[in-house]
Amino acid sequence: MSRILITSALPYINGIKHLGNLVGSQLPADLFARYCRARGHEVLFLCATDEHGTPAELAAAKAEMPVAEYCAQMHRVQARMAAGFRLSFDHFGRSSSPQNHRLTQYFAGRLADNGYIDEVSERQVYSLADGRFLPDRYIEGTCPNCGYDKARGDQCENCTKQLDPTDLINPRSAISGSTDLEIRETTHLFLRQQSLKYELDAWIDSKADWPILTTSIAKKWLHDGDGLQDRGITRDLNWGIPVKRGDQDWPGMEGKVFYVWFDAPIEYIACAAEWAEAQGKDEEDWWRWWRTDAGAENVRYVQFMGKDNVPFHTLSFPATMLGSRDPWKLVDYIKSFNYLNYDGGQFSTSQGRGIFQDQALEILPADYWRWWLLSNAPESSDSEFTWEKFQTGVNKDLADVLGNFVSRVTKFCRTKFGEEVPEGGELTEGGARLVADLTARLAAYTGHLEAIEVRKAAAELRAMWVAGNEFLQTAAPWSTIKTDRDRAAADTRLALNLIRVYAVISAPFLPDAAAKLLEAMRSDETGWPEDIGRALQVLPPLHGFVVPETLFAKITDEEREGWAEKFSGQR
Ligand code: B3M
Ligand code: ZN
Repeated sequence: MSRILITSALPYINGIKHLGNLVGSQLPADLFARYCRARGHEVLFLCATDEHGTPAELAAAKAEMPVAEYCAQMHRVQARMAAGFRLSFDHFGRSSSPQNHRLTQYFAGRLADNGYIDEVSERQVYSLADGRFLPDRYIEGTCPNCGYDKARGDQCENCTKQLDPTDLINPRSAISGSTDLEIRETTHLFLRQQSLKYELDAWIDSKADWPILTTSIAKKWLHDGDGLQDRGITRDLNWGIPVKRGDQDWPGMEGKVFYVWFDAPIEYIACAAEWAEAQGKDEEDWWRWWRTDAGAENVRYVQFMGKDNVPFHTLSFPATMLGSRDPWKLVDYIKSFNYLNYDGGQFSTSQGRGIFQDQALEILPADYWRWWLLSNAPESSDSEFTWEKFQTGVNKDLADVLGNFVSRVTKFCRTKFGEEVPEGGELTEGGARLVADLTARLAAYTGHLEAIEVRKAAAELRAMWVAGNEFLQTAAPWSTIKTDRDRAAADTRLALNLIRVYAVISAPFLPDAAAKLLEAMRSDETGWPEDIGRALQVLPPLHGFVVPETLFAKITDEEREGWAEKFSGQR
């Protein structure tokens, strides 16, 4: 048994997230967390809302609400969505928590003490029409790197390059659209990332097992072009964590706040402190996850995120942690994802394009989405959601394969043997072949889950469902029962046991269906099967069960067409 710390990128507070956000971090993180728990590991799975910065302020202004109130409300909404998709966070925190305020100010103080902070008088874009500075997303324009015309002042969504507002070509205010802008002097704190470059480089080199997507993005921003730049970690904004040096005021920094990308990753740590407090635990209970001088040297820490978040997690956040010269636990493995596109374009929160979490749950239960999204996760390249693909995936995999197997076996048994596991007969030759096949497949499945190869894991799980159907088709207990009742009984017993095994191994993907199946099979035996042969004997002869309700309804063509129409425009 090991201890595994899992974090998912923190969703911005600025509204309900779309399915692309879900599959790019939270959902695969949940899959892995559920798998690790099923293997008996001690898991701490953390996520939180990312509440500062321009996305929060802009969204609150649009909703005509005070930003603190807006964040509190949206946190509740996002927590409800997370529960709806069965995301099994141990804690869903808030980056605006007092714990994160303290910790962020503490980190800034440590970095300053260690000489990693410069006070820089900087030229920032000031909007005369809006009467304010325009940091980050308050400004939009054309990316100097790729030419994308909706790049924001902090980063280009299209090519992932981190930007400064002054880098943008043809800049305009995101508040008023005004181009009446000028450059004004203002003082900010800069994190001296450049002086940590060699340390970061060596650290990334030590991670030979990282996915190529992660390493290539990290290396690109470390070495390409101008390489790693020192970055401003403060902003002229009202909403955020006030700039302090530990618990001391910072002369010259009055009225400024930390940059959202400085405090957001620190919330991964602060979230553990929030968790501990909510559970009535002590500081040592969360330090054992985060401090290598307090037990965290034995923790495996895995992060999940979309590719646009990789530079911040491989460079900026590690620079913050290393520069503190405290024994914080650094990430061991970063699983990053490409983008999920929607019907020929991008999902976009700002443009209201695609399917949003609340809408998805209104039309179908969580398992349908979890299965399709995970089995089509944008791992090696971008992937695309279309209503046709979604209909096909759900109908084939869930209804025709898994659902069909369960319904045929349980209904056949009820009719011929009654609602209990039949007795008599020995493992048949076909049954033995199934056991051998599933043994190999389960090993492959487990290997993919260990390696967090999401699509491969889904494909192997589907193959195990298919193997069950094929076994049933060949064994045909509905025919053999006419001449050899024992044989039919043995095959049916095996198939009923297989339903319980499916419930256990499918649970990380399909938690609700798994729970229904276990209930129908009247079993609470959820241990991960070590030996398939033995696992297929857990339900003994005469063990009672019930025929479950239809597990998955097929998506009809009318439904598909209706939804495609409904979700074609902007939200
Ligand atoms: N909120 C960006 C995003 O949601 C950002 C992630 C923060 S992780 C510390 O894509
Ligand atoms: Zn770009």
